[in-house]
Amino acid sequence: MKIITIVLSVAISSFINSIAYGQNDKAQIESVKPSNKLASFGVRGNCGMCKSTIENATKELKGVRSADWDQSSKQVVVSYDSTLLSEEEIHQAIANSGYDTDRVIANEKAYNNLPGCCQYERTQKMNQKIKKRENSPIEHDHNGHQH
Ligand SMILES: [Cu+2]
Repeated sequence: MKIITIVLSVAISSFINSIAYGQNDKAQIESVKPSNKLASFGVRGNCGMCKSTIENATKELKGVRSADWDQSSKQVVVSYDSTLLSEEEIHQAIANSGYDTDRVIANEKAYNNLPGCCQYERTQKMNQKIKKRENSPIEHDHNGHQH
C-alpha cells in the first residue's frame, strides 16, 4: 500500500511538473520575439459601438495583432509588432477615429460625427481601476455546507 502511494505521488508530481514546464516553454517562446509589444492606455468612450470603432481603428493598422477596449476601465490593450509601428501611431489612429486617448486628443470633426450616444464626456476618467471578478473561477467556498 505504501509503495503504491509513493509510486502514485511520484507519477502525479512529474505530471504536474510536465504541465508547468510546458507552459514555461510557451511563455518563453512568446517573449523571445522582442518586437512583440503590448501597449495599454486610456481611451474615452461609452458603449459597445465605441468599442468596435476603437478596436477597428486599431486593428486596421499594419502590425496590430489584437486590440481590446474595456468599457468599464476605459482602457485599451493592444498587441503589436514594434518593427511595423509605434505606440504613438496607435494613439493617433484612435484619436483620428474620434476618441481621446490619454496622450492624444481626438480629431474634433471625427468626434462630432460620432453617433449621439457615443459622444462621451470630454472630462471622462480613463484608466480606471476596476475590481476584477471574472478571473476567479470559484464562486464561493463549499466548506461547511452542501447544496
Ligand atoms: Cu458608443
